[in-house]
Amino acid sequence: MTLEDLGYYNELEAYRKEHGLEGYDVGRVISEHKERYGVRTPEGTFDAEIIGNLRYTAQKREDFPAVGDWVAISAYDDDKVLIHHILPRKTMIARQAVGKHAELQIIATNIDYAFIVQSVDRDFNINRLERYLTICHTAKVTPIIVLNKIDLIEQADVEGMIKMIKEREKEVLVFPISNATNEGIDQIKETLNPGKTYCLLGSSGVGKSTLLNNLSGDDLMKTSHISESTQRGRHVTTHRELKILENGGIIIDNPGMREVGIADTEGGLEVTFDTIVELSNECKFKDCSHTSEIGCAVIEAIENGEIDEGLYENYLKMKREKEHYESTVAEKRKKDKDFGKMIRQVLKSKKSRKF
Ligand SMILES: Nc1nc2c(ncn2[C@@H]2O[C@H](COP(=O)(O)OP(=O)(O)OP(=O)(O)O)[C@@H](O)[C@H]2O)c(=O)[nH]1
Ligand SMILES: [Mg+2]
Ligand SMILES: [Zn+2]
Repeated sequence: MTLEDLGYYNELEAYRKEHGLEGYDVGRVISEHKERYGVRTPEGTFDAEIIGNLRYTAQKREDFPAVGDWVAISAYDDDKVLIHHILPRKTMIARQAVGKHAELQIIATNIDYAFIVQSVDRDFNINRLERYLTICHTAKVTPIIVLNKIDLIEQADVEGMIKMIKEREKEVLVFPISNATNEGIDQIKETLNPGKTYCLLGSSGVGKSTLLNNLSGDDLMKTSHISESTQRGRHVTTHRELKILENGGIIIDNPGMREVGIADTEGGLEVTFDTIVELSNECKFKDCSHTSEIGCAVIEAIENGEIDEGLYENYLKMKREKEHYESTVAEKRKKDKDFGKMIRQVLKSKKSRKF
């Protein structure tokens, strides 16, 4: 196995040279568990910890390694290494966690494509799909929609779902598949490129790990046997994990997500809802809120049936969420800045008092 099989690419090598990191080995973070990491190199898999300096200077989640990262390492024991440096991330998929300690969660880094998996028997939800699409577009990762478990419903219903998706999201690839009958699995295999990194996103129980096992032809991941009576599984995959497929392609499996909060400051929303954004350029008023204005191109398009009303409602809902997130980020930055200013003032007055 070479570094390229693990997804290594030229820009990283150039960075390594420019930043004097040639004295270190390079590896890829394949698992993470409470500040301990699994790092894969062409030589094997190693237990890793970060060096003290990295830990003390780390200020936020992004400063710590995440699954998918390329890291500069040095060996300190037979199967142990130290992480000295995180190489720049090509992409980072993150979501806004909800609740009290709502901080940004890194789902995976250095991803090229994301499989957004829903199971057609009970999980299909177009609004949620659009949330995942926005997360991908924000991260500049190409999304691919996978509708799994098509063995469980009528084909006509599957076609209805695909039609609904195509009406709202024209650009995205959709793969209807079944891990039970293997329908559609070959098509997915054909899209996998060697050296490219994919990640699996979706709710718990939709069959992400089963798909990964199926693609690899090996039981790499543990999967559930949810009870037929309740159909309510517990989370089976509890940690993110990166796997390398023998016939090329690298896949990161994720635990199922309950909530998909939008942490978009990069315009991912505008890509997902590009039809609405384009239309809004034609509104009579520049500051049109697309709710009641005369000459609103968006309202007109809904009335003509040119765009789906559900699409529009989901857009408004997510836009509010994005605005809320952006204002919290701005507020936090201001607080940090004020705090920094105060510290500097204290230090300055200390100095002038000449201790
Ligand atoms: N009928 C049917 N069942 C499937 C299919 N794919 C997966 N399953 C079943 O769905 C259940 C959940 O599959 P998992 O692969 O563990 O789901 P997951 O998305 O990895 O779940 P988490 O790890 O909890 O996020 C298992 O019992 C699988 O056997 C399919 O195509 N058809
Ligand atoms: Mg799983
Ligand atoms: Zn308008």
